[in-house]
Amino acid sequence: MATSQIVSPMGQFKTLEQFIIEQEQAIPIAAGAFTRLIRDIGIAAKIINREINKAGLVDIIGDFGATNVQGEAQQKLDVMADAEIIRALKRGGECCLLGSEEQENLIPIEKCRGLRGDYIVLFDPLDGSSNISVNVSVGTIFSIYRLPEGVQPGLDAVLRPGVEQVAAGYVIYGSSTMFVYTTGNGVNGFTLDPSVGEFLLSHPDIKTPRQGTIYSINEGYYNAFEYGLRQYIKWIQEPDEATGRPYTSRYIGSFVSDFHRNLLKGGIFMYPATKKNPSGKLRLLYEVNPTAFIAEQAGGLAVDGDIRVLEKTPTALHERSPLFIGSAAMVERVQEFLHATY
Ligand code: P6P
Repeated sequence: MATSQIVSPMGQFKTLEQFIIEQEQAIPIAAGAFTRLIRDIGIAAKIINREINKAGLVDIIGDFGATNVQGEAQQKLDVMADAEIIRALKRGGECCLLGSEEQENLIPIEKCRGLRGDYIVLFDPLDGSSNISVNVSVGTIFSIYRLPEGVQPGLDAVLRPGVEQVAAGYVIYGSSTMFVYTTGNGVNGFTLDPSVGEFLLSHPDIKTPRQGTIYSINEGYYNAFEYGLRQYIKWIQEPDEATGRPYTSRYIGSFVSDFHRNLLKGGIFMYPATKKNPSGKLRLLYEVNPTAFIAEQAGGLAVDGDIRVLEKTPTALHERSPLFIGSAAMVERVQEFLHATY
């Protein structure tokens, strides 16, 4: 049989590693370290995916009996995911510092054989984990910085605006497992083929529609929203054929799932300040900034109600931020309602 007739089981797909190597060739200074770093995150994601998929079969679902720095009951899979990512990144040797939602303090990586990489990874190991026991999709979110020249690996190296990220991404553990990331040159999505254990390029150059008709917000807090936001929600719900209103409400309560659907279909996700969470609920460093980087790279916007979230300078590792993220026209519109005079 001619080689041209041999069809690889991978078909015409490109693996995540092949894609990154191609991308790095376009950036001559990258010496392969970034490829290895993304590979390390991908390895942890595959292990987490395996554990999540079998969670219903073994006693791994449910509370771990401890609480994390956020005071949230730690789900066993939370702890497993956190440990797997830390293990993979420590073993990979490309990082000097880690920050996790599940860890109160930063995790410095000691030099190994006198070597240590200069990447910093901040992550939420398993966002939406409270949904695990009811089999709702959950996700891992990560943000990557480089250690600045002459700066020691510590808090000063991570309390930097999101515009300084060199990469960001998320893994969504859903009906299929997808790895979506950006390095500032667009957004690409890879779907895990469990039969070969590879993430395959399935969503090249993701662009989010400028206008969508999906809005995601926990309307249970409606009475706690500021007036302008309540007016925006009322506006969304007014029938108007020309603008596709009323929009459709879709809120899973698992940020990565809501964000991913809106990224692909168009829409806006909103987690504003509420009485219960006066600075919003989502964490700036490892939930808001990475998804904002992705949203902007896909043509969308991400604001805190006042400014572009990527321009905010954090003051604490677990700082929270209000978030309005998604289709550009929808984010612009809600900003108009938030800044109107009533
Ligand atoms: P609420 C999950 O706990 C999470 O952090 C996000 O994944 C999700 O979007 C949000 O909280 C849901 O919060 O207050 O609407 O239940």
